[in-house]
Amino acid sequence: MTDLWWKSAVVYQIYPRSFADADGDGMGDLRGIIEHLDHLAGLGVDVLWLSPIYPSPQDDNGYDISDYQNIEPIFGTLEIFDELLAGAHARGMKLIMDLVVNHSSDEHPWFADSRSSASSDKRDWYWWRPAREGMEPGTPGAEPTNWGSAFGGSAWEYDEKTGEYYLHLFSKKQPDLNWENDEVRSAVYEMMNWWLDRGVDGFRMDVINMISKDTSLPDGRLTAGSSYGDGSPAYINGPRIHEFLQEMHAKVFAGRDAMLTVGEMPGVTVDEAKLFTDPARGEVDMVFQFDHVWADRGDDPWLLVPLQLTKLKAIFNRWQTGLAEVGWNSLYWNNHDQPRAVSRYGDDSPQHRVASAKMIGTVLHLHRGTPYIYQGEELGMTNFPFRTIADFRDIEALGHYAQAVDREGRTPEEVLTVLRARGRDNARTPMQWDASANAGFTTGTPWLAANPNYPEINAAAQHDDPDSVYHYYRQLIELRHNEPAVVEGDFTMLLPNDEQLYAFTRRLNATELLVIGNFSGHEVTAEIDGWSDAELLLSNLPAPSGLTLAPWQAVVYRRTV
Ligand code: TEU
Repeated sequence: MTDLWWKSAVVYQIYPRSFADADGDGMGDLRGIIEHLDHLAGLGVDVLWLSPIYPSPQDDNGYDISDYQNIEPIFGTLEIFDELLAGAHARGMKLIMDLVVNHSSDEHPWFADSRSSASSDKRDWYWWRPAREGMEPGTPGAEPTNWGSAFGGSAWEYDEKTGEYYLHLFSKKQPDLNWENDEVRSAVYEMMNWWLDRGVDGFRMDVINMISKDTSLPDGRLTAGSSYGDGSPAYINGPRIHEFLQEMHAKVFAGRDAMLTVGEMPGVTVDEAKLFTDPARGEVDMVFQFDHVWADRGDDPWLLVPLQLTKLKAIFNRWQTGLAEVGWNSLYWNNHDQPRAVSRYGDDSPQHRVASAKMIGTVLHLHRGTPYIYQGEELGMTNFPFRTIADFRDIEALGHYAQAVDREGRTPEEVLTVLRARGRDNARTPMQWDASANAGFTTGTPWLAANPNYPEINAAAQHDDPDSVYHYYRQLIELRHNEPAVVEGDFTMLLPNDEQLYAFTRRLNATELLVIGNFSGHEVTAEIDGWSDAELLLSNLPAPSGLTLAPWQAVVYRRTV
């Protein structure tokens, strides 16, 4: 297997909490994944990425880890994990874990030790600071910086016992680890090697571009209407980030083959991604950037801005051309933090849901890069019809609602409108396996209600339907595995100013592909010449007449030039 095997791979993300519950406690588990491995192998995916399954108080659904080298009992045991790993490998699939080392849980023994006393050996494993100069500790405004947490409130929590504050860019139960401390880095690398020695095939690295901070911890710019400053310039792509990632590569991945590393990097730019993903630099194989999933929000992440296709195309074009020569793109529409793709980029009405789910899948998978499928995307699962804030479970949604309604005076309905469209719980409702109770996800009471549309949208109904979204995604994956131009071809955007059609070509030597997606509910003709004799490789609807596409139609043509 070549070192760059992941260029022709397709990755499937499993959110274990919501994938399949084998023991009837209402929570997904590893045995449930084992029981559904054939669903994944049948799709043809090459890699499974598991969201965190380590012991955790579940404050942020497992992204708050209290033991990095074990399995959360809700999900199973290390023995069952080994069975899952063997089951994936036996089906030709690799398995990568979610590495969450920007922060631990506040219930991790490391933090318990660190907070026990100002003179603890592990005090410097986290970011502890006294109150702001001249301010009474524990009083509003005395926090060391004006930064806000991603989940609402200040990014600093006052600890009475030692009279200092600790930093948490996310929840107060997720204290940031201090990567300036060599001991922290060594402990992380030792843990990573332990998992790789167990047979794991790599890692998705959670907010890995936040681990290096500007140690002067400067205040952030105060944005209108916000209670806190934007500290991100001090911790996004910080001063030592490349040094840390190169050290991690040398200490963990060097000498191992067939590994996959993907760094989740909110705010990363194309130029920085070129550095992060240049194989010669030994950092990561690819990154998750956020420009496209931030395209339909303002500077305030909780603003709904109508999506402009031309803006989306410009973003993808920037990333495709930026990483054309050096580096590699990841390709995703959704994950456990984003709403359902067909509801956001397609049309989830009964009339157009199937066609538009296939169309957006075609457009994404025919780009240059490694596609990531999020559980349920291969079924065309949709956003959930949330009624009130009581329907939500996510700490981010609940934290935003509290801050916006209780402290910033917005109306509940105004905030709920945004949460219904963008809330992470949309992606976390139970996987819809069949038309039985709770979508066949559990025989118990699911931790989060199943989407009421599961009788119509479920895997069982699609496995035997050749026209299903599931089988269409299987064809997309097959095309990637069999047509070299999909993996290695160049990328040229067409019709950049068209607000309905997304069109581009991919060329490798004498083979050229034309991909067009109609992102509208209208019939549209693509003004593109020279393809009348081309072979129609794939379409989600009956072959069009010429290049006149039906609503939500996608086409892939191939010709020899
Ligand atoms: O998410 C990082 C991140 O940027 C999120 O704040 C995301 O952009 C936001 O939730 C979108 O609404 C990672 C994990 O994927 C997320 O699940 C965790 O909550 C977060 O880090 C902290 O570990």
